[in-house]
Amino acid sequence: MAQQRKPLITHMFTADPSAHVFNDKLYIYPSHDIPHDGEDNDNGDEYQMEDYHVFRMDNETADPVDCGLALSQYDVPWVSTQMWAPDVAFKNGKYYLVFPARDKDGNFRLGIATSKVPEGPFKPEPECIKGSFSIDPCAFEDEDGKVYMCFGGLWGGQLEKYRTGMFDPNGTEPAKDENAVCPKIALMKDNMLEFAETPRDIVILDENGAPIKAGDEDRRYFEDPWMFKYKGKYYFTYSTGTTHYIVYAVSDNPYGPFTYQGRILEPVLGWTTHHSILEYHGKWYLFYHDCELSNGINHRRNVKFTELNFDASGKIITIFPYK
Ligand code: FUB
Repeated sequence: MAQQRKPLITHMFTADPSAHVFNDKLYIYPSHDIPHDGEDNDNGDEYQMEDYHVFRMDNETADPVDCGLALSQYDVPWVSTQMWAPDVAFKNGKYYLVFPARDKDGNFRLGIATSKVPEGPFKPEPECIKGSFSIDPCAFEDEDGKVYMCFGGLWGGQLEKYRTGMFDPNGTEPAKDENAVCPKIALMKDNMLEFAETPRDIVILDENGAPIKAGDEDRRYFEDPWMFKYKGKYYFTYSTGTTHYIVYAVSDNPYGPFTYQGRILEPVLGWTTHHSILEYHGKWYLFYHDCELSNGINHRRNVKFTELNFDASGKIITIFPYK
């Protein structure tokens, strides 16, 4: 029986879990880490994933079932390598897997693959999403049925190389006293294959209404966006990367600006931290990963989950992963 805060999947290394409820079951869409002996670097070269498997939990206590190979990089014409953190959306009677990977020029793009069933296998589109870049897509569906793609990640994810609006191979992060690099959001067309608009900045403000600065590494955006709605408010949640927190900011509008609120998850074992949040059978859950199975090898991660709670004012109660 699946136990909270224990590695959920033990026969392969898994990370970056995007969890969703379809047909009253929990589905997990993780990255599939491949063990190797290469070294870590700031370019993320150690994350050498080649495919996706989808996992189904028949309820919150059931063991996850590996539904098999859902998509391989060798079946996607535009991909060269590194299939990183995916997400999925259900629309038009289909499941749309959205995933980042490096194209043939070595630049990260976002791609789409479709299936009639949540577990796949997924059939890839021949081209990536036009105008897409960077990593970590989160397909947020609002109550009116509109789907917004949030995305972006620094360093290996190349987000800082798009500060001018164009790709600059020499692009760097701003100085510490400048505004932090913003994650991106774009409304999707109804066909779910194209952006309906040029991606916009998601601005995150501090308690004084000023944009968070690049040097504020405890609070500035690094990667891993996840958006959800709770009691009429939009919660934009993300990883701070270098300081290893999962944090959140709140807004009345999916485009923001969002105001920083606090921490959701304190650091886990391993460099990366990545998550998703959802409601299931009346409770809220955080899906995340750490490196427990590999005793801390950064690219050999395992998915976990735990309950997440709000206080009466809508604040998320911080989770300490090992307490
Ligand atoms: O899994 C590869 C990368 O590591 C993801 O895209 C990031 O969010 C981090 O978890």
